[in-house]
Amino acid sequence: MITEKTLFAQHVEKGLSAPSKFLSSMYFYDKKGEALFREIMNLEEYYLTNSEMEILMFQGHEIAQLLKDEEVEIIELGAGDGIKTKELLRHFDKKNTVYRPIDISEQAIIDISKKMSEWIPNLQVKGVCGDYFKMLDQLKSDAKKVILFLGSNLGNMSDDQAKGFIHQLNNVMQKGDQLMLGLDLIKSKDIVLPAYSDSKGITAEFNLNLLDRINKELGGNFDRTQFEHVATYSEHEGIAKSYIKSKVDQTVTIEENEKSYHFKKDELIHTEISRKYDLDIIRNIIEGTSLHLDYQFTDNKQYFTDLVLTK
Ligand code: AVJ
Repeated sequence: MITEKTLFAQHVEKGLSAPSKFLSSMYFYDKKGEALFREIMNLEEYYLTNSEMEILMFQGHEIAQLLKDEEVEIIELGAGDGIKTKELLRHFDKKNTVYRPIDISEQAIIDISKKMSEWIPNLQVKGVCGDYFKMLDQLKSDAKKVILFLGSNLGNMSDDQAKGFIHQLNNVMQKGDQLMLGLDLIKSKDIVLPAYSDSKGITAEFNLNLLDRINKELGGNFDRTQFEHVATYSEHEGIAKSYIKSKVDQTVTIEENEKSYHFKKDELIHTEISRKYDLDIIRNIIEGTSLHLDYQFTDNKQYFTDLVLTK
């Protein structure tokens, strides 16, 4: 049987043996990583959360009118803390609305289900734990479905991966179902870069936590003080990138892989992309699906957008 640990070990082997080293941001989110991401969302510099919150607080009512139906199932992928989602859900009729958060983390589902039920009494909350597409496939029902994918979570994927992802969503959707996508917009470097290299160093902690995780779960001996967080952003490309940089020439051993990995001074391990979007990029991603971009909402500063797509 292939365990989570084996998959992680294989990924690390592949990433650290490559000519340009990489590790996937997918592995940021252990318990510590989830806590650090919650801290990031509270940072002034991490404008994404506040911008989307502004959209949902002031336009949530209007958005809800576009999504409502006699019966509606609102399925949220990677629900997070639910604070933003609450601002949308409160405008729905409790009796004929079901809220289904989906997440791979069971604890995340328990937490959000409890909180949402407290925030919005009488709302039907039915959390599901598991892989997005497996779960979506099992959720085929007569009720109209609205899939929420907020917080620019799509941004961690390359455009090709995002295309594949949206196509898969399109495949499980039925005519009339809707997708609400929250995406960060392309803007100048002086705004984007601080969001990924904050002054308190929380994002650095978040990135370097990946090394701690390898130490803990795979018996690595990374010395954290010998590495540092690096973030870049190109406005032309519209992509923020995070790296872990080796400060010195060094060798690290990972017991689980029975192998050592060498790092040159200033060598980079690429760990994350955070894509920023404009209409052309969005159109390219949804091209070839039967999804239609119906509505676009933005915050006052036009930093962020929430899109409503209908099949
Ligand atoms: C959760 C993917 C939206 O890319 O902005 C925050 C993760 N990485 N700071 C993002 C993240 C560094 C975040 N997303």
